[in-house]
Amino acid sequence: MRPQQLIETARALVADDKGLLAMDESVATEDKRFAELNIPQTDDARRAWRELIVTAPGLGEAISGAILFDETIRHSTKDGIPFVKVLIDAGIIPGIKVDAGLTDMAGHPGEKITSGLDGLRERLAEYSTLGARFAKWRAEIILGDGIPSRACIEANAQILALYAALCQEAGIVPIVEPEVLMEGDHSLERCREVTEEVLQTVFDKLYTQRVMLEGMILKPNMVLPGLTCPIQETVDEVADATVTTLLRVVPAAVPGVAFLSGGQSAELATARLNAMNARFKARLPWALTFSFARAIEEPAMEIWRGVDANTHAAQQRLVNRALCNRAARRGEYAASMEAKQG
Ligand code: 5MM
Repeated sequence: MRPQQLIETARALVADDKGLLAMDESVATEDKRFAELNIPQTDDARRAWRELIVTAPGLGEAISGAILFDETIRHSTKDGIPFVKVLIDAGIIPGIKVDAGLTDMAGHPGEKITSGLDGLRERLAEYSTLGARFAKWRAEIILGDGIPSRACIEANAQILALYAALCQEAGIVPIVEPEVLMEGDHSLERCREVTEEVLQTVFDKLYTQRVMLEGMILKPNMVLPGLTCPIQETVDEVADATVTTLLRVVPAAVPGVAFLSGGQSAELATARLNAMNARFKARLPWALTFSFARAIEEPAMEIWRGVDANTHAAQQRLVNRALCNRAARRGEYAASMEAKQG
């Protein structure tokens, strides 16, 4: 482990009110997003979309780090420049998603466990030579009748801690992502209870595994009512519930909390992050930032739709969304900052 290097990378990822861009969709997830917009689900289309992202002028003004997928960290622009070099030249730190996806948890119908620990030490060594300085691993916690079970929470937390320790051994900052899903009709209070238990368990396992908290980033869900819950709390109520929960369970040594957007609309995710920073920033021990995929990419993909002629407009919207989130880190976001198309 190289503690100073880990600390410096983690601090750089949350510096200057910038945040992370999660462009680490697996092939299946990216194809699903493309299919929704009638974009061809091909290797070429995925490479072109990611070239649009990494070459977007001004992206480095708002984005400190980009999480890549295995195929993307090996990709180059059509002019032959590796994406990793394009990012570094733009002042963006390359990162890599290293989990191998979700599988059904044996003995626990309806629950998931994340795979990918086998061979991870060797993969991390290779990703490091390819330029990755941080990594990401996502666990999924589903809310439903009788779930999540204690077994699911503990197993996923243990695996997250083993992953994080392996990353730090390789000099790579781990992003630890335990996601409590927003799908369902559960209340905000139910999400709060489960999020608190999950995070408390994750930090317990991280401690046992001797993960250096100063050299990691937490990537949690916001505390939200389920998507189909009839009661949808206000932006300020979500901000209060989320920050109150985090303050109970996230140690002050952690440099940053970078939220996922989880299927919220792009503008709502930003408004909620903005409310957290506007109301609490001065008294928080960690940076409250973003590690969004859909809440940055989706509006741009809707403009692009796989058509070359739309690339410039899509890049502008992508950077605009990233800048809106940077403003939210300062508590200075307003809906009027959104660049509307057409
Ligand atoms: C929860 O998903 C992560 C954050 O994205 P959103 O802001 O859209 O919620 C994201 O990094 C996710 O892990 C990737 O999109 C990869 O997902 P898959 O399922 O393809 O590994």
